[in-house]
This record gives sequence, C-alpha cells and structure tokens, in this order.
Amino acid sequence: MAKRPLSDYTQFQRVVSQARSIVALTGAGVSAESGIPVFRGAGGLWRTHRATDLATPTAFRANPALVWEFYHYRRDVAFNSQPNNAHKALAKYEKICKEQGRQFHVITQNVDGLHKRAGSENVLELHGSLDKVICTKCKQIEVNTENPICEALRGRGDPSKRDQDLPIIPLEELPKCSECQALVRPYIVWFGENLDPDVLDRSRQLIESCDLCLVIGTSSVVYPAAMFAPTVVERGKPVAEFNLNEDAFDDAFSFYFSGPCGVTLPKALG
Ligand code: BJW
Ligand code: ZN
Repeated sequence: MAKRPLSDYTQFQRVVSQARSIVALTGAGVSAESGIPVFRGAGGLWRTHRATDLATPTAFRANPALVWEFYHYRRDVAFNSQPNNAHKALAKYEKICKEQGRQFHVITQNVDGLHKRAGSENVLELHGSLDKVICTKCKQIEVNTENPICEALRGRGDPSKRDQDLPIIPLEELPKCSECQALVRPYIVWFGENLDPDVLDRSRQLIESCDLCLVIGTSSVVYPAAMFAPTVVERGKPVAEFNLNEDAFDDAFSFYFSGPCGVTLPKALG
C-alpha cells in the first residue's frame, strides 16, 4: 500500500483553531522524551520480563514482591521525570481554549502524572495512576507518593539485576493499607480488569461530542482506548495522529505528523 503523505501544518492549524471541543488521546510515546520507557518494542522489557506480562492480576497473585519491585522502579522513574515539550504544548493549548471558551480535554492511557504536572487540568487517567494504591481487601484507594513506598523496596527495582540474584521480599514487608493493614497494590488497570466506570463514561461522552481528536504516541492496540479515534472517524470528525513511527499511522485519519511529538506537537499547536 502506498504510504500516506504527511500532513500540512498550516492546514491543521486552521482546523484546530476552529474546533469547539478537542480531545487529545495520549499514550506512552508522549512521555518517551521524558525518559519513561514505552510498552511495546525494544523499550518494553524490565529485566527479562515484558512490562505487559507484569501488568496483570495473575502476575501479582503469583509474585506480588516481583510486581511491586517493577512498580517501585516505574514510580521512581516517573516521580523523577519532568514533563516534556509535548506535555507542555497540550497544557498551553488547553489554557488558550479556556480563554476562548472552547473545550480541550486530555484522555491519557499513561499513569505517570506528567500531564497534570505540566499544567493540564482537564485530564482523564484511563489506566490509573502510579501515585495511588488500592487495598486488595477493603478496596480503599489512597494517594501515596512515598519513594520508596516501603523500606523493603529501598534500593530494589534495578532493571540491570537478575531476579534470582536478589533476596525475596517477604509478603509482610510489602506496602500495607492504612485502614485494614492488608496488602495494597498499585492503582493501575491491568489486563483483563475493568476501567473505572466513571472515567470510562466521561471519556466516552467526550469522544461522542468532540469535533477534533488528536491521537498522540500510542500504538492503539489496547482496548477500550483503541476504539476512541475510530469512533470519532465514524462520526465524520477529523482525527490527527502524532507518532514517531509512520508505520503506526491509521489510514482512516485526516492528519499525520511523524516524528517525536515533543517537536511535532508544539509546531502543530503553535
Ligand atoms: C512516540 C514517541 C515519541 C514513541 N513521539 N510517538 C480482544 C479484543 C478486544 C479487547 C481485548 C481482547 N483481548 C483482551 C482484550 C482486553 C484488553 C486488550 O485491549 N488487550 C489487547 C492487547 C488486545 N484490555 C483490557 O484488558 C482493558 N480492560 C478491559 O477491556 O476490560 C473489559 C474486558 C476485560 C477482558 C476481556 C475483554 C474486555 C484494560 C487495559 C489495561 C492496560 N494496561 C496497561 C498497563 C498498565 C499501565 C502501567 O503499568 O503503566 O496500560 S497495558 C499498556 O498498554 C499500558 C498502556 O497504557 C497501554 C497502551 O500502550 P501505549 O500507550 O499505546 O504504548 P505503546 O508502547 O504500545 O506505544 C507507544 C507508541 O508511541 C508507539 O506507537 C511509538 O511509535 C510511539 N512513540 N516515542 C511520538 N517521542
Ligand atoms: Zn484495606
């Protein structure tokens, strides 16, 4: 199939400046330039494990200490990362829209908190957040930004180590619920788990009512987020895709901007 020609920034700027309700759907690629590894491809390994194999309830049941070690590493990377020019461009454009009485929302699959730290206010976090935990017993959700989250995880999580070279962390030393003292887990939506129904409802409403959708730094293989942009196309509204990799582009969209989104987004929204 012939390659889709890349889009014209001036033409996109006309469309974005006239849109009344814009949704930006973001994925791991938006945080890649902040140093946070993406999930699929070369960056998606932690030690010998695929990140997506550890992000499951089955993996947590089988080895909560290993999954907590992985998430301690993820929390440490995210908490020490800074928003990049892509996060900042989205936050800046949201402010412009607000001043002009237009709607701008970010729906993110990311759990790193960088959109909010960049100043975006209208953010829906589809897959949870690294700065929260949920109790495995009483289901209480708590914000927890302690790093490390418990003493046993201090100095752990190094991706260059081998699992078997480190002592196993006993269950009773893993993070506990402040209410009932049972084991807590990261407040993250793992494969096979339902998304928060309220977050999902609000996301669907935005997708059903927006007149422009930006799809930024996602491989669009994980549902239900993977359905959002096709739904906008079905409604006859434009979708603009920003991805490092031209092969990732969906042929049904209206605009394609290839390259690091820390470069392409500020140019497109500038
Ligand atoms: C750049 C860049 C730069 C790089 N600039 N670009 C069959 C059909 C339909 C559904 C299912 C099915 N079988 C199973 C399901 C359900 C399942 C699913 O979708 N599976 C698919 C894999 C098929 N979904 C679920 O289970 C969801 N729950 C659900 O649907 O409940 C109901 C249900 C249950 C069971 C069965 C059926 C229905 C929950 C999904 C939870 C996803 N969780 C994760 C991990 C947790 C987060 C964490 O720990 O951090 O979320 S998985 C992982 O993938 C993570 C991400 O948010 C998510 C999406 O990945 P993303 O963001 O797209 O990252 P990458 O790495 O894939 O892509 C990065 C992109 O950036 C690439 O394109 C690069 O080119 C680009 N890039 N640098 C611009 N600088
Ligand atoms: Zn509890």
